[in-house]
Order: sequence, then C-alpha cells, then structure tokens
Amino acid sequence: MSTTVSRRSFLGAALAAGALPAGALPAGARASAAPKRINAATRVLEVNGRPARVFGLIGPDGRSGISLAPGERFRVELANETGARTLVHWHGQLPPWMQDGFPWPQTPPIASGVVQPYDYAPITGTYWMHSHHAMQEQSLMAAPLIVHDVAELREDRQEVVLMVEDFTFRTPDEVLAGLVGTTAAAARAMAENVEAADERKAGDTSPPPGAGGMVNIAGRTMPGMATATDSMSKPAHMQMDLNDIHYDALLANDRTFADPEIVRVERSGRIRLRIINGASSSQFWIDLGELVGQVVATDGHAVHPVAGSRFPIATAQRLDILVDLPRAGVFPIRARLEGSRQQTGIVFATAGAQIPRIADHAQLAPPVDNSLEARLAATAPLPLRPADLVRTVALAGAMKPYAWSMNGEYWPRTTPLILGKGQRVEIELVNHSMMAHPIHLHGHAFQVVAIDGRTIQGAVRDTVLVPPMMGRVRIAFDADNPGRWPLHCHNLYHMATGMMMEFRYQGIAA
Ligand SMILES: [Cu+2]
Repeated sequence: MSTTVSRRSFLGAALAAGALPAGALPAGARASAAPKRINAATRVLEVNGRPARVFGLIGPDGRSGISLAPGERFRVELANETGARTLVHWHGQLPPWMQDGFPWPQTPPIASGVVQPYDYAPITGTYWMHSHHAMQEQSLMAAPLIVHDVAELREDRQEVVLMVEDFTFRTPDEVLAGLVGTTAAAARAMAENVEAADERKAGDTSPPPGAGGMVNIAGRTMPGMATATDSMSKPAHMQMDLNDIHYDALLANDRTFADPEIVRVERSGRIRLRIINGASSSQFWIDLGELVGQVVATDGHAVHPVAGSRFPIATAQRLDILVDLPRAGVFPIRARLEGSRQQTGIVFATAGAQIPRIADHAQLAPPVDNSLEARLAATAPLPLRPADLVRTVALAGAMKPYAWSMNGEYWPRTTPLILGKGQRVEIELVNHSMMAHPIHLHGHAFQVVAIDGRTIQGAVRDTVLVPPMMGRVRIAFDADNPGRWPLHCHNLYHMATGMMMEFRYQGIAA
C-alpha cells in the first residue's frame, strides 16, 4: 500500500489524543485556540495490490479525521483540495443547521480551493465525518470525528479507532448506473439531483429521473423481491435482500486482512474500541473472537453496558466497546459483512506475539438485526412526556426498478414535515421493503422507544436499523435545533435514488 499520506500516520494505532492530559482546559480557555485544519484531498490507496485514486479527509498531524479534547470547540477549517466541489457532514453532531454540511440551497457545496470555517460546541463521543455531495462518500471521503470527555480519559484505557468501509475499483457513478440500469453520466446527474431541494413539488410520487421505467437490470438475480403489498404477508419462501453491490474489498482503517493494521497492546491491556461503520452500503457483525466486550455507547451516546463477543452494526452507526485482554497474545477484531463470507479487521497483538495470516473470507455471516438494539438502554434517556407530533414514515422500494422512497415520495420531490420548536416528536418508521434501511436524522439525537410495537427505553442515537418485511422502529426526539434537517437512509444508493425527506422548523424559509 503506497499512499500520498503515509499509512502509519493515517489513522495510527492509537490516536495520540487518547493520551491527552486529564486536566484539559475548560471550554472558555480554548475559545481563542487556532482552528484545526482538515484537508479534503485525493490520495492513492493500494488495495489488493492495485492502486486506486480515492479521497481522504486529513486532519492535523496527517491522520484521518480529528479528535477533540474535553471542552474543546469544533473549530475547524475545511480546505477543499479535491479539485472538485465537496461538502462534509459532521455525522451525529448537533451544530446549527447552516454548519451541518448538507447541500441545502442556502449551504451549497464548496468550490475547490476554498477554505470553509466551522465553529460550534460539539457533543462528546464517537462520531464521523463524510462527504454529503454526490457519491464522494463511496470514494472514501470519510473519517473519524472523536470528541473526548473527561470521564473517558480518567478510565485510563488505550483508545483504538476502527473505521470500516466498503471499497470498489468502479466509480460510484458506474455502481449506481449498474443498479439503476442507466449510464454513468445519467447516474452522476441523478446523484447531484439530491441537491435540487428547492425544486420539489409536494405530492409528486413519480420516481426520480433515471429510475422511472427501468425494469431490466441485466445479469442480476434478485431472490424474493416483491412489492410492498406482497411483503405484508411474509410468505416463507421470501428472503430479504442484503447487499446490492459486490465490493472488491472491505477496509479496516484503509487496510485489509492481507496486510492488516496491527495494534500494539499491553498484556492484560484495557482498551476502548471505537468502531465506526463508514461503509456506503454495507452492514457488519463485529466479531471479537474469544474476547468479551462491553458495549458502553452507541452513536456516541452512553448506554448501560451490554456484554458480548458479536455485535451488529448498521451502516453509519458507531459502537464503543470496552475490552479487557485476558492475557498476552494475538486478538483479531473482525468486521464480517452480513450475508457474505467477506471480512476485514484489525489485530490486537502484545509484544513479541507472532501474527498469523488471517483470511479475508470466513463463514457466512447472518443478516444484521435489532437483537442488540432491543437490549440497549440509554444512561440518559429523554425525559418522559407525551408526544406533541406523531408521524409514520413508510419506507419502500425495490431493486427493479431501483428506486427507494419515504411515504411514497422520492427526494427531492418530497413533502417536508414541519416541526414546532419545543415539540416532542415521535416517528414510527415502517419498512415495507425487502431490505433493511439504516435511517439517519440530522441535527438531533433521538431515542429508540419501540421496536415492532414493543415499547422500550432504548438507546439514544442518530442512526437506527429498520428491518425488512414490515419491521417497525419508533424514535422520539425533542425539536430543539431549528433549521432544515434531512431524514434519510444511510445506504448511499438508496438515498441517491430517493429515500430522503426533510424535517423543517416553522419559521425557517425553504
Ligand atoms: Cu435504505
């Protein structure tokens, strides 16, 4: 692997910021600190012995992304050195909407060569950043965004960040074109159509241009695909659809098991593993092997610990897992693609341990599900109160034609849901399709309050999996961040073909 930025410096084994002094400066004292620079740039990454031109988001110190000290503001200058337009979203953070990095008409993508400043109070935990312009996320424009808090630093644990991504040598335009059954140029226009948010005509339920009328995707087999109506009855022969796209590789901190990152750990070491599913359309089982971990945070928000060795992680979600090593040795941390034998990961190794070769294929992994979600409980749940606004959002779509919708509408021709500041909002997400959808709301942390009609006091998070075939998840949040906010599927190809809508506050102009 030869990168323009050295591999070792790019995401390193343990972020140096994990060793920040516990007596970090209070917020006020840091207000005048110089902004941190993030360079959005291109780089060459070697995957399976073959070079690929990809993007990167390179922070101070040449590492991917950034990490902030307790109390430090998110004071960042994003320098666009890509040679193209871009816009970066701070996933899961709660900035004012104009700093969220979504391409609204008021906040368009930034031109190449431009430096864009950001300054807001971040929330602590494991977050990430990724391009929200066109299909750049699939070309690896994604990176960790870690915000430390004082209590974590006092834990005295080695911090290890593991970001998993899916990789293809095809361009994202070619991938989308293959799914939709159109040309790469038409697919590119379709992806950029995401930014035509001011052109919507509410109530127009025709599929987006490019998807409409396409019924033939040569060479694809689609087991058990059905219409939303068919899926209601869930006949036994039907199967959910798992992966739209065959990927050439799965990356863990930019590397594969052919040449994995080896994280040096102490014998009986104590580790906080921050896992980020930064894939564009893939979901994984995190497999700790013989280790037992404790999930202590989901999407950056603390939960009561849940012990285990295998945990599902939907696209765009994060898991903080505490691991105490039982002895010296070698401990692979695997991310296994659902419905596949493909896997990637990193390796914990104590000094002097021999690193065995780890295959990039293993036994078939089952579909990810909400088995973990159902066991999670936030340590700081929303205060109990009745909802002021309750809405159902129906998720639908299929492989043929390849188009995905919310409430029967296709972005950007969708009807906004208008929120009033101060409202408690509950959204029932109902999946009429044969594929699971990781649904992400910008600008708010929501609590999972029911799964398939069963009430829980679940996790607080920003992305939740809605399982296929009439899977239902109810989320609740307080409308406390006025602006324009997208709710969308975090499968990049589902979003690009329509699965997105807007939550807009009263008094905010379109
Ligand atoms: Cu989806």
